[in-house]
Amino acid sequence: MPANPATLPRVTYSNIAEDFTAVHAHLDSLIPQFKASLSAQTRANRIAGRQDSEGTAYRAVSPIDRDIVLGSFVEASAAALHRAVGAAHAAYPAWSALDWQARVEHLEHVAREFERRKYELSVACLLEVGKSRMEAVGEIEETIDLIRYYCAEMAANNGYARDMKRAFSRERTQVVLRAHGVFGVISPFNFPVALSVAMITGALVAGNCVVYKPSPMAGLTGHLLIECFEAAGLPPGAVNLVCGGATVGEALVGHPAINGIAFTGSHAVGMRIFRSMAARPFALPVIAEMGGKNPTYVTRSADITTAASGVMRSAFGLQGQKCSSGSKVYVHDAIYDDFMQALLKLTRAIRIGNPEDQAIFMGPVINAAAAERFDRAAASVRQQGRFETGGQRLSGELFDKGYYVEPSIAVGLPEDHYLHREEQFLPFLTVKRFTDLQRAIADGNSVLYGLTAGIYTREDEELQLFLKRAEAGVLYANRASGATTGAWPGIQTFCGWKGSGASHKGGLGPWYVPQFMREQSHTVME
Ligand code: UN1
Repeated sequence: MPANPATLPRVTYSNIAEDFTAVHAHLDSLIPQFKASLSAQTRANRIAGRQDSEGTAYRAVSPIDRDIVLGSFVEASAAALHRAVGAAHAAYPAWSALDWQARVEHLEHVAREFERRKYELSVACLLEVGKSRMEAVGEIEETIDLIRYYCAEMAANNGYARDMKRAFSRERTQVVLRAHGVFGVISPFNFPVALSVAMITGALVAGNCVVYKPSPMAGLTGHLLIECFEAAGLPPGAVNLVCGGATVGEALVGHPAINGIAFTGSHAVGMRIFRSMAARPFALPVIAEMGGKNPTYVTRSADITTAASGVMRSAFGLQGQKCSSGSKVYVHDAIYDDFMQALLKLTRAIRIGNPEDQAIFMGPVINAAAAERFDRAAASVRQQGRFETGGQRLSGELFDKGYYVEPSIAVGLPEDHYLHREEQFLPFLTVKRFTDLQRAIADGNSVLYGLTAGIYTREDEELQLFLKRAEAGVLYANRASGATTGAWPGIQTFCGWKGSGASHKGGLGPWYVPQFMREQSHTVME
């Protein structure tokens, strides 16, 4: 008899050694079932809890295989977007006036909905993004935990209300955090459920209403996750869905009635949003997470096996398409050969292919543009350095129906080569040798970004140097499950320093929700 899905073990990105046989058995039956349920039918946008199909329909296919049609979605017209903002404003007075406990109750209902539909959403994510099974299920588990964490933070902070000191015995002051109004939420393709739900939940639990635009590559998961919010009986209009690309995104950011933007995506787009919001008559919140160029340091005292595992998983998990991916490794001269041998062995053993299959670690990259970026990077390595492994696109059979590239490790590039400095969002790792850790860390810091960083060391002095000097919001030491990846709600926080973030507070942590609020002081004579 198949196991009850509610009793299956949880997948968390980092519990890699657990036995997931039962999870795989469940997915074996669910994947074909879910694929059979997909249709080319158009899914209209969701405005005030109703369908809105005004705009241009577009068809989306899976990056695994262009013959798998995920559905058709509607690029919202300017009028439809305007209606969505209007619907959110209409819902705002009632939603923001609810006690925080009532909002938390609604969102706990949303979390239960995600729990109930966990594996269906995982499969949607697998097919839409090309994630491996473990990455896909891990993402939905992360989603459930982050909703509950943000609700728990609301409770732990008494809805963000605090009594202040009294100047006189009859004068009472309370400081409260209150919502801004309507947030535009713009999310990327790579964690289409977790990152969308994180931003939507942060906005909603704080009392804001939302107009949500998923990535144009993630309309299917975008629709399914909105169904989970709608099922929790939020007032119609509290959260609205508009699909589309840059045009809809720009219209949302530029809409005069928007009160804040939450964005996760590239540095270039994030900064464009930031500058465009700064041109308004007064400052509005921009909560942005904007990518990374995340270094790992493998010191002479490192445990080579652990380091090779962590670096490989962090560079190539989800095909390197995480803002947390470790795309550059600094290796100490004294252990260079041993470490590279271990890393190459693991990398050459990676199974690439259709991630519906449980043995596959790497699926396709997201689209033709990513594959072309890979080609440009590979050509540049051939000219100015060399590959230890990889460097080729894959072809033949399934590989011709999607965008499949090899996990690639480049060495011998010039010190300031662009592949050492710029985020690629590809399974592409560059290697630098070092002898002086302090200088290596300074070099790792000398990029635009500051999201995550990792170290492998058994010496406390090296560890302390790293913790003190690394300029990034998320630091990890000696992790086999990922050198720079795998942050989890309530466990790590995910704060982008420098070009990786705009607000200097992180997702998944205790200071996330207050970013969606503004302070008000209430002094009342008793
Ligand atoms: C991202 O990397 O794009 O820490 C978002 C991690 C995950 C993903 C974060 N929580 O690797």
